[in-house]
Formats: sequence, C-alpha cells, structure tokens
Amino acid sequence: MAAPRQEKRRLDYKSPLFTITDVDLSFSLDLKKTVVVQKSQVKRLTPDMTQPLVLDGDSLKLLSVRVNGRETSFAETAKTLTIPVTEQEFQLEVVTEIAPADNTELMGLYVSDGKFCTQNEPEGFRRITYFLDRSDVLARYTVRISAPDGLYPFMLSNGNLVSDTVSNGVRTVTWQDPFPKPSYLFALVAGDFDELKREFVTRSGKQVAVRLYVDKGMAAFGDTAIDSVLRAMKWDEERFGLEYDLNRFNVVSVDFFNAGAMENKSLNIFNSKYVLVDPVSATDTDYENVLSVIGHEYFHNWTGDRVTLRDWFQLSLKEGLTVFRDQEFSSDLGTRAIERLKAIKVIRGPQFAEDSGPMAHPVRPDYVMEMNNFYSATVYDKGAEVIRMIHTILGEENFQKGMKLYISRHDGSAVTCEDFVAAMEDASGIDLRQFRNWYSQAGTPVVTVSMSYDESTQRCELTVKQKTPATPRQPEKKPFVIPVKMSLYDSKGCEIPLVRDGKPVPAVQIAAEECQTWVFENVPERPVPALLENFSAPVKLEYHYTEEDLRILLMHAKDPVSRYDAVQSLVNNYFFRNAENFERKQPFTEPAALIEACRYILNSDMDRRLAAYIMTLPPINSIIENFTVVNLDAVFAVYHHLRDRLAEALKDEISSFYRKSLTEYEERVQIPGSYAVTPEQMGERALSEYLLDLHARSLILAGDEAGASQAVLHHYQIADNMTDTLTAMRAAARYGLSCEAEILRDFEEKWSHNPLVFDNLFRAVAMAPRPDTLARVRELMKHRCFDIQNPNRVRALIGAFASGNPECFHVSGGSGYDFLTEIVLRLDKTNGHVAARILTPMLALKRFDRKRCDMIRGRFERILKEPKLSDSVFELVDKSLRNL
Ligand code: 0A1
Ligand code: ZN
Repeated sequence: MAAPRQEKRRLDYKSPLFTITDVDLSFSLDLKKTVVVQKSQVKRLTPDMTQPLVLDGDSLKLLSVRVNGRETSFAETAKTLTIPVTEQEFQLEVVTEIAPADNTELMGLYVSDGKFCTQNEPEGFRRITYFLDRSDVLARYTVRISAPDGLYPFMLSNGNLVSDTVSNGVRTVTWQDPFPKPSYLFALVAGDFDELKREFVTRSGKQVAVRLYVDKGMAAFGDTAIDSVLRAMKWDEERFGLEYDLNRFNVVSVDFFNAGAMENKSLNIFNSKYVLVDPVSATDTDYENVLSVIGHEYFHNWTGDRVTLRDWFQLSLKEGLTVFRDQEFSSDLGTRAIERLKAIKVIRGPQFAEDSGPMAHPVRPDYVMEMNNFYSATVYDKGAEVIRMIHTILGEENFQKGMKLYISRHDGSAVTCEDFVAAMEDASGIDLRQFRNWYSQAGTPVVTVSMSYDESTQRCELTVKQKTPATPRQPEKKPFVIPVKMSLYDSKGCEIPLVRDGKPVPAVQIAAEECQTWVFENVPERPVPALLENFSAPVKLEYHYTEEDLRILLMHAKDPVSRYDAVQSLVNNYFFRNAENFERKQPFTEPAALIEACRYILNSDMDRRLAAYIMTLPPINSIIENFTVVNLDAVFAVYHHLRDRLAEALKDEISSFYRKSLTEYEERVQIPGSYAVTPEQMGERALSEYLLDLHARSLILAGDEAGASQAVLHHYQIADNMTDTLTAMRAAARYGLSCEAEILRDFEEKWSHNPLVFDNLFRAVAMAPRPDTLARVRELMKHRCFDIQNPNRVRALIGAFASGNPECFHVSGGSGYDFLTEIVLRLDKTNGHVAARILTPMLALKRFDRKRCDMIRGRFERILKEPKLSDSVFELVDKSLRNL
C-alpha cells in the first residue's frame, strides 16, 4: 500500500543519527541499466547502538547490500532501506540499478538528448542510490564513471580529474572532490559536446580552467555564457572578496531541465535556455538572463556549496542570498534602475500572488509536503528582498563585514537562516531580533501612510501603520521591521531636507510598530512624500496621492522607482475607479492624468528603457493583486479601454515618435554588424516595442488595419535581431493582423530547426488575447517542435497560455481550466514537478467570482480523484481546496 502523504515540519528537525564521511561511487553507464556501486564510510553519531541505519531511496532496483564486506540483512520499503548495524564506524556497500533513459521526472540521473546528466536538488540523489540524502550529511566524493570507450567522449563529475584510463575497451574516468558536500550537490555528465575553454587567474594567483560544454555544433552560441563566468569570478572577488577555490570550473548545457540551472560543486548544469545565445537568435532579455543565471549559479559556490543548508526549510538561506548577489552583479555590470524594476515586477506579480493564495508560506517555510513546490517566488525573490532590507539597514560596509563573518564561521558546514542573521547582527552590532519576523511570517504587509501638515509650525507628520493579512495557519501577525526609504518634495519638485529635533535624519526610517508617527520640521509647505523609495521593503503601500502629487514625483523624484511608482499609482487608481464603474454599469472615466504622464515621458529626455518600463501597462496578473476580491471581467474591460484610450489620445505623438525611432533603426540596420546589446540599443528596442504596439493599435482603432499590418510587417522585415523580430511577431499575433500568417510562416521556415528559438513563436501565439488562441495552442501541440516531455516546450506554450494570457485562460466558459486540467493530469504521469508548476494560475480561485471559483473547484476535485497523483500536484490542489 502506498504510504500516506505526509507533511514535514521545520520544528521537527533532528540531527542525523549517522553521517557519511567519504563516498566512492562507481557508475557503469547504460541508458537502460546503469549499475551504481556506492562504497561509503559511515559513522554513527548517536550513542544509542540499537539504532539501525535508515537510508533514503526512490524508484531504485536494489542489487546488493554489504556492511564491512559481508552481506547483511536489510528491510526495503518504497522510500527506505533499513540496515541493522551495531558498529560505530563501518563501510557500507550498496549496489543499485537504474534506467536513466526512462527517467522522465528529470530528477536523479537522466538522459537529455542522448547525454547523461543529473539533477539532485533537493531529493534526486536517492533516485541514484540509497543514501543519507539530506543536506546536513557532508561527504568527500570519489566518482568513477565507466562506459565503452568512445561512446561518451566527455565524462564529468565534481572536483578534480584524477585519472582517465581504458582497459578491455572500457574507459573509466575518476574524479575527486576535496570539499565535503551534501548529496544534492553531486553531479555527473557524460556525452559528446563541443567544448569551450577559458583560463582565469584569481586575485591570489590561482589558475582556473573554465570549461563550457554545449551541444555539438553550438560552440558559437557559448561565448557569452563562458565570458559571463569570468565576469562573475572577477566580480565576486571585487565586491564580496570571494575567490574561486578549485582549479577547474565546468558548465554544461542540456536541453531537458526542470528549472533554470543547478549549482553542483564545480560542475554547474544549465538549462540550455540560459546558455545558448547569439546575436541573430537571442533577444536582449536572453542575453541578460544568461549573465544573471551564470552569475547566480557561480555565486552559489560560496553561498550554498561551501556554506550549505542544515535542512530544506532553510532554502532561502542560499537562494535569497544568492538572488540578492546575482541582482547586485547584474546591477553593477548593467543598469541598476532597470534591474531593480525587474525585481519589483516579480515581487508585485508572482510573489504577491503567492502571498495571497493557498500556498502562502514564510521565506523560511514551516510545513512542506513536496520540497519541489517551495522553489518559490517567496523563497527566492522575497528572500532576496529580505537580504536587501538587511543591506539597507546595515549599509554596504557592515553588510560585507557580516558576510565575512558568516562565511568564516560556517565554511564547510550546514547551517540555518538564523546563523546568517546572527552573523549580520554580530558583525554590525545592530539588533535584528524583531527583523526575524520576515523569516517566520508569511503574507504581504500593507503599509498605510497618512500625512498632516501644519503651516504655522512648519511641521509635517506622517502616521505609518502596518497590517498583514492572515495567511493559512497564521491568523495573527506581529509587526515587521519595515525600512521606509523616503524623501519630501515641495510643489516645485525641490527636495526638502529631513529634519527632526533640529538635526538631519536619515532617509531610511524604520516602521517597527503597528502604528507610529514621524515628525519632520522646517517643512516650508505641504510636501509630497516619496515613500518606499527603491522599493525599500516588499510591502503594499497605501497613501492618498493627488494627481498633482504624482505629477510632481514623476517629473522630479530623484529615485527612478518613485517615478515608476507614480505612474503605477495612476494606473492602479484608474483600475479601482473603473472596475467599480464597470460593476455599476457606468461609463469609464477619461484617463487624463495617465495620458499627460505618458506625453510628458515621451517628450522628456528620460533614459529610453526606463521610459518604456514606466509607460508600459503592468501585466493583468499584477493588477489583479491590488484587489482582495477581483472581478476579472471588470479588470479585462478596463484594461482594454485604458490601452485604447492611450492609443487614441497619444496617436499623433506615438506615430511621430515611432517614425523617428524607425528612421534611426533603418539607418542602423544599414550598417552590418552594428547590432549590439548595449544599454542604449536595448533602450531603443524597448521603447520601439511600446511605440509599435500603440501605433498599430491606434491605426486599428481608426479603421486602418491595413496600415497597422503594414507597419508591423515592415518592422519584422527590417529586423536584424530577435528582439525586434519578436516585437513585430507579438504585435501581429496580439491584434490578429493580416500580416500574421506571413510572419509566422517566415519564422517557422527560419527557426523550426532550433526549438529554443521556436519557443518564441509558441509564446507569441499562446499569449495573444484572442478568442481562437486556445484552439491554436492545441494545434501547436502537434507541431514537430513541441515535446511535452521537454519542460521548456511546456512552459513556452502551455505555461505562457495559462499564466501569461489571463483573458483566455479565465474565459467565462471554463475552456482554459479544462485545458490546463487535462494537461496537468497527462503531465503528472511523467513529470509531477512540471505539472505542479503550470497549475499555479488556478490557485487563486478563492478570489475570483463564484462561477469561476466553482469551475476551478470542480477541476481540482477531479484532479484529486486521480489514483496516482504526484505529491507535487496533490499538495497544491489539496491546500487550495482546504483554503476555500
Ligand atoms: N538551486 C537551483 C535551483 C534548482 C532547483 C531544483 C531543480 O530541479 C528540480 C533545479 C534547480 C538554483 O537556485 O539555481
Ligand atoms: Zn539558486
């Protein structure tokens, strides 16, 4: 009988009864029958000599078990191997057989396009051999990989290459990793690749051989990735004082991968999406992603590998910190304001959605059924915001002192979030007791600020309140420590210095109580406050800004996030007011303030990419997050009305700015090789995407579909890069222009040999808010580029439809829900983790109208009836239904 599904609790952590100090792994590689011989040195850690050794396993064929060379009795269940032992220390030998080619879950040892690779975080290693598969058991690994000579030219594992021999036609390669590590960081790769080589000299003079392995024939697509490794190595030395610790660093790119990439010690394995770029096929975003994901995995070497996790509840210890580090890396090397806005969008979109849904969990979760469900926006992105708040409160110097202390204290061990905060506290002398609530409490705090101003005393008082809504199993919340970075502006947009008791006060004010009042003196007129500058805390801010206040902030705020937020406030206010109008069947209001804001931005000399970011309407999924209960039909209607009014009202400016940008673009493409991924060019492309979209829309609204189609087709035809190609393709798909067929046909001809690039067509079609989109998505599932076993294809076509096209997904008849349910059930049979991921957009059912909520509930009940449902899907659906 199947074991009952069980949740684990953080507070039930028990240190291991045994540890493994050294492990010798031998693999005889075979697609269907790989034999794994594990010889481990095991040490008892408990004085209780009656305790047997209990190992973790999953889907293994056990061939033999020996203790100190002798066969021994054992008891095997679906998930454990129990061995009665009486020794204090002993050698364990376990032989298992696995079938990598049949491993569709892509966890453990599997085959991606004929190449062996591994994914062991969090619990994949137990699908390779019976082991103490937990992150607080750190062992030294020696790995022998054998296969018929010539079959797999590259056979890689962690650490240093020790030997490479051939005997009787069998080649054996041996690797040894000097650094003790948990099993989740073990990796093995075998296959044929193109190899790119670079050398790096660390600041202390150590020579590092950096190698990148990509599919045969793809070497030209690897330069950016391998150069990004060198940039990451250098940056980590300069900003964090952290040097690479081995003589070899390998990165391998594979096509079948559940997530983005994996930081296995000295053998990072990547989803090819985050490695393979070239100027013809990659977008600006692809280039930025390669830099940031390469950085992310490399930075884990210290924050994750050398200092690792005590248990999986501590995941944010490595992930929040490493996301913070990769964000800083991208900001230092690229454009800080843009990087900040990208991070803010993730928080206000998927993270806020998680916080308000049935899966809401603290940055350090307390209950977990399936760990794979906790690789979440909360653990990663809110986790990074928590680190950023520590950085804001301590300042860079104290923060770096804290990092040094954290690493020197814990190098080579498995620790907790608490250990990190303690190091920051000890190094800075700043008390973070109450700050720890960010780790223990879920939910998004709502910060409500009101202002009173007294002209006669020239005093301004801000009353700041915080309230955090209840989340599952956390009905009451204690106050958070909320750093509010702020400025005051006068009506001319000049800054008013912050003064209290006659002295200057810092721009970062701390709100640590439910309610507090901050007084500012010498304020000559009623000021406009810029609050939560640089999004200094992951909270929702409520302040009653007038349209004039927002105009002042947009025009004069020194912080780019404040300028962005000024427009976001105008947009949100417009949605609140008009969703109500929709419900009352009243006409929509004119978005006059927004039109003026866009007109101002278009005519200003603001950085073009920032301008495009500020003017582009937020995704519908983020708008939804501003409503406790959301009328989706109202949001969709207001969205379209707003976009159309902007297109009409700004018609002349938009078309003249678009023509101007087109002229520059046409001039540039005349010069061969002039395309470059520079901040300036990225800015031009981002702005022209905004302009072309509204330009096309305004022509359609004026009845000139042919003009719109012609403009879009022209943009497509002159494009010398993928970003502009997709700008046109997306507009054609979104508006169903007559040029669409020609563009899709051409794209198909050019790119159907490259599934990673072809994913862009899947996404463009899947995200078009059109009545026929679902039918087209179903049709594309039959395309030869589509493969439901490849997570990238599933995300590009089905994921994009479900989470990037709310209008079609939530269509009132429920066909979107039926479709996703069907796919989830199908996918769950082969890859439960990916099935669970794409289910996410249904989790917010409680906030939708009765009819939609009931429809989703019906689908969820159907899913729960499935006899062999994975824990991943079960946990999400079960928690959603319980939360109703
Ligand atoms: N540690 C990796 C993320 C990762 C997690 C799970 C995976 O497979 C299920 C793969 C990668 C990172 O943060 O990059
Ligand atoms: Zn990570």
